[in-house]
Amino acid sequence: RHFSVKSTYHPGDQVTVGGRQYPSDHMTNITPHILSHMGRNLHLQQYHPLCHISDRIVKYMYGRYLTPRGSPLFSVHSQLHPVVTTQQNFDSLLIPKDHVSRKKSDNFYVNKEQLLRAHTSAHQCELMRMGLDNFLVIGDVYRRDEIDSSHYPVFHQVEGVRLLTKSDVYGKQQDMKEYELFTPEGPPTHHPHVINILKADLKDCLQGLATTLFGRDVEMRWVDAYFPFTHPSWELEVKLNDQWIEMLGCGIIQHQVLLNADVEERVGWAFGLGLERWAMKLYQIPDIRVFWSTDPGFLSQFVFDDPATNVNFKVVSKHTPCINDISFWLPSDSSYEAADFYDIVRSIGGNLVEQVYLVDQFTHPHTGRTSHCYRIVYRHMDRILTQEEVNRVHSRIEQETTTALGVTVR
Ligand code: FA5
Ligand code: MG
Repeated sequence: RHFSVKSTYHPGDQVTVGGRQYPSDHMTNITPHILSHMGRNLHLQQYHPLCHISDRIVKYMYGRYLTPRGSPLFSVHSQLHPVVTTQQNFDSLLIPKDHVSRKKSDNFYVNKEQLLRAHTSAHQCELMRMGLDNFLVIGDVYRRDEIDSSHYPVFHQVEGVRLLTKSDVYGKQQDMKEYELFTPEGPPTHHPHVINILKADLKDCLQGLATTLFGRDVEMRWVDAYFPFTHPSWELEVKLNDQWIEMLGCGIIQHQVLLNADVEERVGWAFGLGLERWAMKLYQIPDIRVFWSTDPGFLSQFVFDDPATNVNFKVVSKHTPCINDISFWLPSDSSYEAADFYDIVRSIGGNLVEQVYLVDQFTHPHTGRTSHCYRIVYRHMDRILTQEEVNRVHSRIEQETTTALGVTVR
């Protein structure tokens, strides 16, 4: 059955996602455009830049952390299914029931209980519960985000989790009676020594990764951050073309997260990084959409067996953009969500759309109605677009927005 973007799933319809069937309901909002990205597994595709960079990250982690017998300490999980439960994606990570990150407008829900994972952190709990202490999760993640050169609704993350026992933290030679993992009074709180030791290891590990990939001279800085599942938390930013861009989030795992996974007597750190951002920095790739390109002019630049090969990426072509604006009155029932509009633009415009953003909004003083004006920048990576072609796509977007979102195009 054909379905478009909004309110086209009827209760009882089944949705097929990644080869599995799920019941749909009022929360279902996966679009055909998103479904078309599933199963591509760019991080596993031989010679793809995201595969090269993920190999380099794994190699770095293998080399940095060894068992006493000299083999890699970390295990790698790169084929976990992207449909997860709200329990995995949110609850297991202490994300409050009313937290904004759960909103339908920010996620792709399969139904009210399941969604496409919004981050690889969704797998932390199940893997720790299985008894894993040191692991990486690599996979595609899905978010109804804004659209620009560094944001795309599907991207790839690498999650790193390291759990330590008291003797891992303090070393075997210390008199450990004096050193504890948790403060003695009140609810379990990390001992300040633990925070300092883990923080030093975590930051050293991630800065080392950045200098290994980008070179000793890379400009980077740490910024304090907040995540419900780690405390304290930080983000690492790197200078790219005179701008600071966020490369990862990380922190000391909250004790309650470990308890949720039935882990006792351990402390740990975790990080989550965006593979596309690392690849854009490493290869000087200017636009996040090119990772999905099947153009041989793009892919052929990455055909080499040693992932550490240097690439000076050449943009296949940058054609002049066609810019069309769309203005409409929002429906009076305040059901309008900008994310629904972005989905429509993506679904219909596909890779013709480089960017969409709100340029103007106002409320009519007498009628009280609100109007939004968005600018859509059309530009194909590989070829010149004609104004006629753009007009056809643009008017389909106008039609679909009118029928699916109940707006009135001005
Ligand atoms: C997270 O997803 C946390 N799960 C990270 C984390 C893991 C924190 C473990 C603490 C412990 P955030 O939403 O900031 O955080 O995303 C992490 C990284 O993914 C960002 O730093 C960025 O590199 C990348 N990223 C985020 N959104 C996008 C996007 N739309 N497109 C491409 N990359 C993105
Ligand atoms: Mg962030």
